[in-house]
Amino acid sequence: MPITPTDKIWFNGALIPWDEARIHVLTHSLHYGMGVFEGIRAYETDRGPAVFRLTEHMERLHDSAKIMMMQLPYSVDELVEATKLTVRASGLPSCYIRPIAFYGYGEMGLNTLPCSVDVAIACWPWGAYLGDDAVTKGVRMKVSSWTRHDHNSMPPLAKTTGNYVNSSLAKVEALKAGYDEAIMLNPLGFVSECTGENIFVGRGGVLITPPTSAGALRGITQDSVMTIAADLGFEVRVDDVSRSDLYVAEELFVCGTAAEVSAVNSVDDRPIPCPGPMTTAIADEYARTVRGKVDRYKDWLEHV
Ligand code: PPE
Repeated sequence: MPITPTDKIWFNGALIPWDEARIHVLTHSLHYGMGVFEGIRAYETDRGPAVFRLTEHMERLHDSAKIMMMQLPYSVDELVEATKLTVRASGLPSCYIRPIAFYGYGEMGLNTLPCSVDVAIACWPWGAYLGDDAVTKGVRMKVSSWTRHDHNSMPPLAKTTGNYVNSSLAKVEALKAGYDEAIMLNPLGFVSECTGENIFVGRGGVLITPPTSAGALRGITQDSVMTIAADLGFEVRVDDVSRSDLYVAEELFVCGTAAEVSAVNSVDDRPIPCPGPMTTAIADEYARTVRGKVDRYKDWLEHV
């Protein structure tokens, strides 16, 4: 999806003009894929733009860095403040925010320990990730021929740039085959997640989402959805999901910061009723929550 530039990018401690946020071709992470990043959204509220669960995103960035043995030069609080600064400087009422920490220029070779770490935070307007109709008409899913990472080959709990090679292979395969998005199975054959979203399967009024042990990212939207669903009176379980569970689902949705809550209308050409009643209720409540319209979740909003 094309990027719409804004004025400034926060880069290693200061806001600089968008066009000047450049790096060298010998930047270490470009060669070896070891950067850590986040995807965050700010929404327009009655009290101006608010970033949804910003601190938790920055905590996850720190967790990703810890897994990678990368020393982040900024604390969670400093990154939270830098994000607010970046969003304020953009003047945008709502936006997508992309913090990234990566090994910079100066070292080559696989030992990352001597590498310097660069940190950037950019934001820009970003619309519906899986298309404008995703909530109402739903998306067509394909179970990928690519297997999701095993915990001992690539750590799926770290939001590492390199992990997304696997996601992009699956995404392009799905698009080329005429689908909208791919569902990834783990090496044991259980469902883990999608290329950039977590997944929920609904059956008999119960929602099931795969555990992190299945290779899913610990999704912040997934966590929000579990809370919202429980508060709406739906039973939610974290449990293994098989490929057949997908096919006989009574409703199915995926969720993530970029995708928000998007309904699924078929998996491998098996139609799924769409949008299901739980999906509709949760998507609606999530959309109101992120815009500060639901009192009980106001603590999730961090105003800039
Ligand atoms: N799994 C994966 C693999 C993933 O990339 C995301 C977010 C999620 C689950 C959901 O996590 P959360 O955003 O905390 O609910 N994907 C981000 C990047 C998408 C991209 O194309 O880049 C996002 O949604 O911002």
